[in-house]
Amino acid sequence: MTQPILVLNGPNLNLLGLRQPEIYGRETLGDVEAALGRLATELGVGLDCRQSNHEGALVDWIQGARDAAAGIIINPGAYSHTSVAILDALNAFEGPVLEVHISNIHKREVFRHHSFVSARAEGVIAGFGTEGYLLALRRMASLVQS
Ligand code: CA2
Repeated sequence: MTQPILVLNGPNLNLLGLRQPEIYGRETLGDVEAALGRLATELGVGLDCRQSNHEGALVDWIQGARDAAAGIIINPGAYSHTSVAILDALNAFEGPVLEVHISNIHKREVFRHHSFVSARAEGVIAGFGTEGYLLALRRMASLVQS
């Protein structure tokens, strides 16, 4: 087995399933991570799921992934639209990066239309609900296994 795939979730995504179900659905982050774990087993890849409300913690984990993860799937939450620090950290990571947004950020407020992370990501999924994480994991597995 290759190195694990790191799945990072940014600020407020710990509230998934608990608030605003009309935008983010009814699944909790625990539900999403459990489904990712089952799919990872099926696909034969390792998984390391983490969430933080703190930009620096996300940067530290991305830096730590440089010799510990085969690829990164990230939903940076609101930091997508603000964080050059997360983009810089991702630029120092050599493996594939996939960006996930639960909602379709392009259908929402204008300030959500730009993501700094998209400039680094091999692919972006937005508006597929929490299923987007599973789609991203399938794609990441094929990227790291090929
Ligand atoms: O659609 C996405 O996945 C977002 O990354 C979610 C972020 C938002 O700032 C981005 O523009 C798009 C917000 C995450 C907040 O998650 C919550 C979940 C449930 C209840 C409240 C917040």
